[in-house]
Amino acid sequence: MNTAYISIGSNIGDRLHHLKEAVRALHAHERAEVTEVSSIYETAPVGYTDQADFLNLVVCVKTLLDPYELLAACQHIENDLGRVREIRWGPRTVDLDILLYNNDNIEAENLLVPHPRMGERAFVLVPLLEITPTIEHPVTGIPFAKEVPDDTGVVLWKKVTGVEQLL
Ligand code: A4P
Ligand code: MG
Repeated sequence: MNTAYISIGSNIGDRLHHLKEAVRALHAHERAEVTEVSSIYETAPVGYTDQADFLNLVVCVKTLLDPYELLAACQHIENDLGRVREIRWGPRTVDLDILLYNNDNIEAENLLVPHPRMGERAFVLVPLLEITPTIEHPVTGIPFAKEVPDDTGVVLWKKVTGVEQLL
């Protein structure tokens, strides 16, 4: 069994509904199970800043999918939830990024794991560390907890204590 961490974000429409639908869809996959979820955070947009605030969370998935199959499953969920890609880093109904997959280091054209920008992003690290406080970067071995960037702009929005709260 493989362990992956996935970051989920939404900043259009009913953001909570979109996050829940994404968690449900991952959990419903016959070869994936969501075993842990972080709380939900409201976060100021990073990158392209002229857009609405996001809701973000991180989930832990146990899966028999290989990393490329997991990416395809994530993209399928994004498409099902009506995501239209217009602006890079721009608004989206829902965005699923694979942060980590076991301790793998993947540098393929369509898949980079660990996610290359995760260490700079409080909206990723704050929820990730809530689930797994001692996790280390698989390549550098540095604990992510030592690298949390300025977390201003990341505010607890809904405390979540179990997966069933989001299903
Ligand atoms: N791709 C490569 N590696 C991965 C990976 N580990 N997980 C490729 C998922 N996808 C990966 O992604 C573009 C391509 O990345 C895909 O075709 C896939 O093969 P995309 O989702 O189509 O486009 P995007 O999300 O607009 O671009 P990108 O580069 O993924 O953006 P980011 O880095 O995900 O940033 N601010 C806040 N507060 N909260 C957010 O959630 N999200 C973004 C998106 C920007 N600012 C944000 C947030
Ligand atoms: Mg993305």
